[in-house]
Order: sequence, then C-alpha cells, then structure tokens
Amino acid sequence: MFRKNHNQVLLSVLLILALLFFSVPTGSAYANQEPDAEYIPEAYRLVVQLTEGTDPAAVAGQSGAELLRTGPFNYCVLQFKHIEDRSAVLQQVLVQPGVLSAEWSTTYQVGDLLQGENIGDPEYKEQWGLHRIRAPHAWVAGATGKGVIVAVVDTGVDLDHPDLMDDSRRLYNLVQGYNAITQSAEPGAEQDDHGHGTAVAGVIAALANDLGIVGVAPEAMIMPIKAMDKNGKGEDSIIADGIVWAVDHGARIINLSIGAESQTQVLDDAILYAASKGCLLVGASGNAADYKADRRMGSITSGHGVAYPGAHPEVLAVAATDENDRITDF
Ligand SMILES: [Ca+2]
Repeated sequence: MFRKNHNQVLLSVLLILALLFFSVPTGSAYANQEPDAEYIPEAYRLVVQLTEGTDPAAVAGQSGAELLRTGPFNYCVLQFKHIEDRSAVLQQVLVQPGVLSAEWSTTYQVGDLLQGENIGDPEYKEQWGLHRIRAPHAWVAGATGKGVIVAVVDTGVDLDHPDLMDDSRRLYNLVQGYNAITQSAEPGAEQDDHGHGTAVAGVIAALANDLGIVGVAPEAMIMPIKAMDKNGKGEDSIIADGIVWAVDHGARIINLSIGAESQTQVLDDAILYAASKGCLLVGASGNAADYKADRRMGSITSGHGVAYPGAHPEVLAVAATDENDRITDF
C-alpha cells in the first residue's frame, strides 16, 4: 500500500495552490487555451466564437477539426484538412452547444504598394539614386506621389513616352499642360523639342510598368509646362507665366530645374503667388559655388553658390551628387 509521506503531501498542496493561482481569470480578452495543431496553408479554417466557459478543444473535436488557435473575445480557429461540403460543416459547428457564431476565415492583403523587390522595370537596378535616397522605403510607407500633380516647368515633355503614357497597361502619368511660349493649352502644345523636360519628368514620375526606369514618385501626375525653347533657354516672363498657369490648374509641386544668377521681379512674383497658394516649389541649386545671385530684391545673399530661382527663400533648392557622393557639376 502506498502512503504519502509529509513531504509528498506538502508538495501536493503547493501544486494545488499553484494550479489554483494560475487558473484564476486574469480579466484578459484572451482565452487560456493551448492550440494543438500546425498551420496548414491549404487547409480550411473556421473562426468560431464561443460562449464563456465553452471548451474550444471539445468543439474542435466534435467538429472533426483541429484547434489551431484561440484568441480574444472567446474566438477560436478550427482547422479542417479536408472538407467536402463547406456549408454542411458550417451548420454542424453552428448547432453545437456554446457556439455563438462561425465564419470561414478570410485572407486580407496589404495595398498594392511599390516595393523595391517587386519592381520589374529593367533599368531600375541601375538607378542607384533611388536606393541612395531610400525611395523604396517611402513607397512602402505609402508615399508614391498618388494624387499629386507635379508641374515640370521646362522644355516640355514627350507626350508619347511609354514611361509616362503606357497604353498597353492603361497607365498614364501626364495631365494637360501648357506652352507658356505660345500661351497655348491646346493638346500637344507642350511637346518637348529638346529632351531635358522629358528626362526630368521621368526622374520624377516614370511609371512602374516593367519598362524603362522608375520615377521617385511613380504614381504622381506630371503637368508639362513648356517655358524653355529647343535650346533649353527661356525668359523670366515666360517661366513666370508657366508657373502661374500651373498653379491655377491644380499643380501642387512646381519643379524648376533651371537656373541663372539673376533674380527678377516677374519671376519673384510668380514664385510668391505659387507659395501663397500652398505649392511647393523645387529648384536646382546649380552646384556652382561661384554663383553670385543679384541682390537687387534684397532676399538673396550674394555668392552663396545657389542659382536663382532655387535661391529664392520660397523655393526648395536641390543639389546633386554622383554615385560616389561627390558633388556634380549640374
Ligand atoms: Ca517604367
């Protein structure tokens, strides 16, 4: 005959006390039930809500399922490896005592955000600048330029460029633009006859379309503003005209990859108008340390090395570096 000695009795009491302690409800919304199954991707899963105190393992057993997990609010997930009739299984579970609801599990997916790994554009790998500024991180965070119109005040844009207007995939990143030289908004008036504006537009918003390059903001819309001629030159009054047209037609960002040493009143007025309407103006710094901006307007410090209009206080000046992080000459 087996007799417990005093130590065994003491140990038993302590174990019972410990079990009592750990079985006290904690007030959490989570059920305290260990699952007994491995997740099988191709299996069927039923999300079942039970009444308080109902044993999920028992419900799983009576349903011919495995208990995959338990969760808050007395929800549990039953996993079925094989099912012939989903609605019959559902009904069979629903009629069990203690079952409040049951619903087949639904799989959700994150939005179709651009990630570096899923970019198929052939020249993307060579676009070291995108990686240097960690553009894919911005895309994943949702900053793809979607819903933003960027006016490119430049030589115009190639209106048929497949990296901006991709008919085969029905992807289009151009909106109606303006030719500030001829003061025309007729379709085609803003066609590029130089190439610079098209290149700038591509850097900003080339489509992620398995073709060519990818822009920094591949879902932004480009508004081509032709203010510079076929030689890449344009006068202040024309550039100002283009800026004002862009502001009045919905541009939120105005890109000015142009520069000179002189500050002029008409261009200042256009910049201030755009800024007053909430536009972000971005200009080239020019990277020439010997730029000596004109001080007539009193807003630019002479000899600071930033070209105008990038040097204007309302314009975000952007410099350029090369692949080795050295300053470039443009
Ligand atoms: Ca592309």
